[in-house]
Amino acid sequence: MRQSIITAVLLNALIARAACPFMDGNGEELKRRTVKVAGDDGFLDQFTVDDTDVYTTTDSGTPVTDHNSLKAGARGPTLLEDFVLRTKITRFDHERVPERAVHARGAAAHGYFESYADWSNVTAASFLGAAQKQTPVFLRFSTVAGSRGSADLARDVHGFAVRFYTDAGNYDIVGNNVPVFFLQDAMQFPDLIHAVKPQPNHEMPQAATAHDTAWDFFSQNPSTMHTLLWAMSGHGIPRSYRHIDGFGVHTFRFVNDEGNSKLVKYHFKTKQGLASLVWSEALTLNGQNPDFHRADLFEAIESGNFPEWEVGVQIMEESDVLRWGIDLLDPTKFVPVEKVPITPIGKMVLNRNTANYFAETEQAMYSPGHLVRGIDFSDDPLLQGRLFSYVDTQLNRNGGPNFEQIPINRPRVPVHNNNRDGAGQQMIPFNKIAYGVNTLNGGSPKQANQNEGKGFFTAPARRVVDAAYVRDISPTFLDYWTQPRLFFNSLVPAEQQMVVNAVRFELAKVGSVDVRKASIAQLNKISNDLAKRVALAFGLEAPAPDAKYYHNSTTAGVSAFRNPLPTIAALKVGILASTSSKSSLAQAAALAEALAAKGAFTVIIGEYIVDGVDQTYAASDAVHFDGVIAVDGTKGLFGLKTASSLYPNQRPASIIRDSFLYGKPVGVIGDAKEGLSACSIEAAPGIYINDATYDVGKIIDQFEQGLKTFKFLDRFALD
Ligand code: HDE
Repeated sequence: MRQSIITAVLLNALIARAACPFMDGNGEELKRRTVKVAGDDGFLDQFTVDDTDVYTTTDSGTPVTDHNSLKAGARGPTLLEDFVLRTKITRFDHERVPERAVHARGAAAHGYFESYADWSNVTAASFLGAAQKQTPVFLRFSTVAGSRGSADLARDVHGFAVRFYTDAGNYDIVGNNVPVFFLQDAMQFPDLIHAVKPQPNHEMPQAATAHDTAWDFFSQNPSTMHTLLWAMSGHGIPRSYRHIDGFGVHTFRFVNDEGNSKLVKYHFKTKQGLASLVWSEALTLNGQNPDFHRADLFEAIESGNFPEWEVGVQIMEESDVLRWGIDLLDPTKFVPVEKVPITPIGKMVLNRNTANYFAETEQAMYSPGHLVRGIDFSDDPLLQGRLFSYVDTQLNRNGGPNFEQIPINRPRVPVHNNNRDGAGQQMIPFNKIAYGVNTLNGGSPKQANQNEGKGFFTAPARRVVDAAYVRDISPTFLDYWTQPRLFFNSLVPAEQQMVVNAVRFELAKVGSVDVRKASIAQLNKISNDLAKRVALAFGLEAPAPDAKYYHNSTTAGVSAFRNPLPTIAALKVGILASTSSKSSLAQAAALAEALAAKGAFTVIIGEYIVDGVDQTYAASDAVHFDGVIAVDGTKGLFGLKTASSLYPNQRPASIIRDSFLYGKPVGVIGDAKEGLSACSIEAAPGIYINDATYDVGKIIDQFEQGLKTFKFLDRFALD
C-alpha cells in the first residue's frame, strides 16, 4: 500500500510509521507519538490522554458499561435515573463552540523558531536574544471568508497566525499571506466581513467573494483595491500552506534594553518556494478534495518533509514613518524591498502535527495583544482596533475569561497576577491576597520594571502629536492606486492574465451592472489595460485611461510564478500504469522509487488495486497531482473505444488532458504516447516524450525540472 510514500518516509529516516498517514493501520497512529522532534519541549504531554487498554468511565471517573441505556425491562422505557446516558448525551450536545467569525477554516502544526543571532542590539525580545536559540511555535493557516466546513481552495487571503511560546511569555504574530490589508480603520471591519460573507437573505455563496455585496463594498471602498488584486492573483489560490509566505502586515516596533526603538515589518519567506494553482484546478479540487491544503500539510509533516520559512524584518527608523511617500501606519501599503531590504533573523520549521484538532487547532486563540518585552505596537488604526477585537472574540468562543489556561494557549512561563475566578478556572490560586498594592503578601505579585523582572515596556520614543480629536482619515492614507499598480506591473504576463480572469469570473457572478461598472472604474485607476480587459468580457465600452496614478515601476518578490521551486519535496506525482501489464507496473515502481529518492510523493494508478497499485483510476484526477507520467504498456487505456466499468469513460486520458490544461508537467513513456495523441497534445515545454527504451535517470531529471517549473505558463492564452 502506497509504498512510494513509505519509501520517502524511510529515506527521510525521521518517523518510522506504516502506510498512509490517513489510515489508522495497526493502531500505532492512535497513540500520541513519543518520539521528540526538534523544538518540542514536551509541555503539552502533561495534558494528553491515552485511551489504550483502559475501561470506559463517566466524566467523573466511575467505570461503566455505556453501550446500553438503563431501561425498565429490555423493551421498556429508558429511565431518567440513567446518569451515564444523560451525561454522555449532554456532553455530546455541548461539543461545539462557535467557529471563528472570520478565518474559521484552517489547519495548524507545531514547530520551532530558531534565531540566527543575538539581536539584542535592536530588540530586548528574549527569543531573539541568542544565536540558535529555539522557541516552540504553533502556526495556524486559514482562509478568511469560509465557514469551518468550507473548502480549502476558496479564492481568498490566507491567515498565517504564529504563536511563539517564548521564555518571556507568549508572542503572537497574527498575520496573512499577503503583505497588505483591505482596510485602514478597524471601524470598517464588520462592514467588510458582512459584505464578503454569504449574503444574509439566503446564506450564499459560501467562501467566495464572487457576489454582489462583496464587489459593491470593494468598488465603494478603494482601500480594498490593493489586497483585492493580491487575492485575485495566484496568492489567492496557493498550491499548499507550505508554499505561501507570511506577513505581519502592520508596522511594529523593536525596542532594545536601552529603550531605543526601530520600526519593523515582518516577513516569513517560504523555503518551499511560492506556488499557486489555476482557478479551474481550484474549482475542481473544492469538490474532489475540500481538505486538500490540510491534507498536504499533515502528510508532509508526517513523512518528515518539514516545511520551513525564513523569518525576516524590514528595519526602519522612527523618522522613516513617512519617508517613501507611504505612511508606515497605513496597512494597505507595503514597503518595497528595493527601499528597505529584509534582514533575515531566524528560521521557522513545522515538524509536528496536532494530536487533536479541536483541543489544539480549534482552541488556539491568538491575539495581536499577546506581546512580549522588546516588541511594541504602532499607531496603525487597524492594529489598534484588533487589539480589542481578538480578546473579545475569544470571550465569545470560550464562554469565559479563562481561555489562556487551555493547554494550547498556556504560556510556557508561570502566570502570576490578581485576575481571579470565572467559568472554567483551572488553577487553584493559593494566595488569599488577590489585590495590589498589598503588604500582607509582601507586595507580591510584585511589579516588574526594566531591571527587576524584565518588565514589558512601551517604546519611550512613542509620541502623540498635539492634535484635536477627530473621526477622520489621515491625508497620508489616501492614495489607493499607486501600490496596486506596482503589484500588477510586477507580475509576469500569464499571472496578470490570471488576475484579469479572476475578476472576470467574480464579476460574472455579480448581478448588478452598476456594481460591475463601479468595479471596472476602480480598476481603471490602477491600470487601463486591466480595466479594458475586464470590460471586454461584459460587452462594456473600453474605459478611457484614468491616468493620475499610473507609473511603470516594478518591485521584486511579489510574483507567485516568477521563480522555479527550490525543491520538489512532498510534491505529488501521479504515475499512470495498467494492471493488465506486469512490465508497466514494474516501470511505475522504478519511477516511483527514483522520484521518492528526490523527496516527491508518488501514487501509482491502475484500473484496480493490486500489489504495486496505490490508487484506482476511478478515484484519481489530474488535480490530485503536481505532474503525471504515463508508463509504457498503457496504450490500451487511452483509445476512445476503451470504455471500462472500472472508471468513468476516458478517465486515464482526462488525467493527461487536464494536467496539460492546468499547466503541469506531463511525461509519457513508450506506447503511452497514445495518451497525448488522444488529447491532441503535441510536443511542448513540460511535455516529456520518452521511448520504450527509456532511461530512468533522464526522465527523473527532466521531470524534476518540470515540477520545479511547476506551471508551464505558455499553455495559457493571453488577451
Ligand atoms: Fe483578524 N480576526 N481582524 N486580521 N485575523 C480574527 O479573531 C479582526 C486582520 C487574522 O488562526 C478573529 O480569534 C479585526 C488583519 C488571522 O485563529 C477576530 C480586524 C490581519 C486570524 C478578528 C482584523 C488579520 C484572524 C476571528 C480589523 C492580518 C485567524 C477569530 C481591525 C494582519 C487567527 C479570532 C487564527 C482572526 C478580528 C484584521 C489576520 C474576529 C476586527 C489586518 C490570521 O477577532
